[in-house]
Amino acid sequence: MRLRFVLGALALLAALAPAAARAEDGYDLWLRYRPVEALARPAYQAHATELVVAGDSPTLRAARDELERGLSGMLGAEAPLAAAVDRPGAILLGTAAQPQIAGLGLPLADLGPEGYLVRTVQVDGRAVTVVAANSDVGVLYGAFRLLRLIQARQPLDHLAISDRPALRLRVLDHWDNLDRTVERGYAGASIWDWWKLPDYRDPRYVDYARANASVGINGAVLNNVNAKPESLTQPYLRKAAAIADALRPYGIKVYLSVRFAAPKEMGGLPTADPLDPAVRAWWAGKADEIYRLIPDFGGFLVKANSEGQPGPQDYGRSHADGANMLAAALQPHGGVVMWRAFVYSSEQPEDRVKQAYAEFTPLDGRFAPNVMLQVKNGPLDFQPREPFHPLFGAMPKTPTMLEVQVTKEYLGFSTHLVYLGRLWEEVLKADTHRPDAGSTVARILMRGTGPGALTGMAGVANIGADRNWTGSHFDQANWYAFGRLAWDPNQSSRAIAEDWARLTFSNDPAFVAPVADMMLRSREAVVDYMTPLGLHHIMGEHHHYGPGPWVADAPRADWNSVYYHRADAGGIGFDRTEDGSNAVGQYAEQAGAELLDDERYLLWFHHVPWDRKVRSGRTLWDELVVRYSRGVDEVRQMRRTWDAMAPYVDPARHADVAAFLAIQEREAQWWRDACIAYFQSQSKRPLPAGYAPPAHPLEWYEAQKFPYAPGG
Ligand code: GCW
Repeated sequence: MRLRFVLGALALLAALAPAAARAEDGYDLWLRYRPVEALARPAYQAHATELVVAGDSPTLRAARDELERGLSGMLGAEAPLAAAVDRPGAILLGTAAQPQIAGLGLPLADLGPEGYLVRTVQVDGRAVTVVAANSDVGVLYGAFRLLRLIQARQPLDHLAISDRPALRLRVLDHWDNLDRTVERGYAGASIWDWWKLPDYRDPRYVDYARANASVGINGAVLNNVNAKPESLTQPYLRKAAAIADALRPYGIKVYLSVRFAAPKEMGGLPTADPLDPAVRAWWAGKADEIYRLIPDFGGFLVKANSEGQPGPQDYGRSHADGANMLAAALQPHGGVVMWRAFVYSSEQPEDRVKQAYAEFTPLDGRFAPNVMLQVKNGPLDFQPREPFHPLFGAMPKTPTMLEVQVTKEYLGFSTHLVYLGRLWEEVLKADTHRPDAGSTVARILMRGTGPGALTGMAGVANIGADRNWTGSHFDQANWYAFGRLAWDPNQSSRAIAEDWARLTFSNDPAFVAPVADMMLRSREAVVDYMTPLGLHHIMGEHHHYGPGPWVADAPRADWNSVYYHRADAGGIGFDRTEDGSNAVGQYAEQAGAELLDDERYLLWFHHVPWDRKVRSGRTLWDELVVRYSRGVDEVRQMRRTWDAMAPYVDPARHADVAAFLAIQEREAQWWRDACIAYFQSQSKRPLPAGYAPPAHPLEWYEAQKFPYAPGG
């Protein structure tokens, strides 16, 4: 189907639109499609004189709409058509099912169901940019790729791009509650307007889907893992179905978190025992009901026997018994179970970071093929830095997916600029030294349990109803980077940061280089001002906002900061060597040896005397103070960098970021001062020369209260 001559029609539209540039508020994310500079524009226009979409479907229409939107935004206004007319070039989209594409004989076989080609081919002496794939959603991904090339000012001549996702499930986990609060959410209310659904479908759902598809995200778990049974009732399933309808054209499947006790709490059964036939029948019936409403429903995410959630262990059954029961209910429909490995029990006196490995490794090989184990990046809980989770590579017969946290529960909420691509890259590149499984975490994820196996990555979403979606402009980068890394876990986080900065703000190299640099350094900065040298879990209680190394009265030992840092007159750090909890014994021998020797994890694995010399030649105590101070200095430097970027950024977004960086500097100083005040009360040592004492006495820091901190 020949659609129309794009530029002609779009130039007309542009002429009708008011000339004034729209103010930037962040809503457009990295899909801003602002006009290409006048000098560069004709070259792009020459490639886009005609848009031809072979075939028709909701997904192909989405691809066409996106191209029209993007091309008109970037190339349409005041288009000098002369150049285009001299050298007419078309864009052709479609799948191999269409004769126009099949006739080109393109190598589509290796692209799989979601990959695509973007190629320059000659047709009747004319240069045509072809976006081709085996499926409509592959075409959509290719369309976004083509737009990205223009957005980032890459040349369109002689294109020979071929890409396919390395992981099958690329999923956002929304910790969104049915009352629209968001657990650990810092971007306003939930985007899911449950109350008005299904009749009212907020147009935002489509923009959410566009953003996700542009980076290849293909799944959304709609509700919190701390799940309410009501989400499985008919009215709420109908609401979920309405969301699924909005997301479907963009290749995004909907999943639900389920509460393990639902058969009891809403089904009227006396038990939720996974081996009880009535319970199994209840879940099978529930799955049938869901698939009647959502034929392509993705499956269930489950948090069981963790932090008070019900689970199979309540009935003396194992995680495998529980997961396999749900898997059996979903299996006839092609659904999957994502069973979380984030478990730790209140009865266990064992080092908390050891519990998931201890509970799950004996179950390797006992999970149904449509079960995936979803494992957080580290063995504790999304801290600024943790060693990789010892479960990676340790369960070679179990499909294992990585869970990362895109929302910044422990990293300064949405007001701190911290680029998480760096953190995730560190985990993905970590070498588990389990060569049979793939060795690096990225390769373990990609390989799965063998050909055709389930593979995946999940990110706890940072998205809310705030106008800029993520609460801050720079947190959009974390959503973006999650999608890009889930598509290809081997990508460099720097390249992703550069792409994002170009698309979101400016292509000017004088902007891209320093801003990408700042993003890359921001991760180490937050480690330094919060938890240097392997410290962890020393934040404020419950809300997790700000420092709280003094927390010692939580009801469970392993909810207290003192449990983790163990600072006393003799030294600081958690001994996880053979002489201590031996958590290091859960890693392959070589990996364990490397971790023990790595200063980044010093206090994660060792209890170290205050006067012990570290690599810098300083004592541990002095080094702690130096690192805390260095983190604050880095944030000051980030502010200077950003101030100098004013010429490249619209005033509104520039001012927002500058204001947040000022908050970040103040809070980095607070973290430094509070932690130094507390640890000095243990170490009883003076600060090294030239380092300022904390602004307040320790009691002042301890007295701070934040009853209305968000995300709780
Ligand atoms: O880190 C903890 C969070 C909880 C969260 C839990 C989990 C959804 O503080 O808010 O609950 O992790 O991952 O299940």
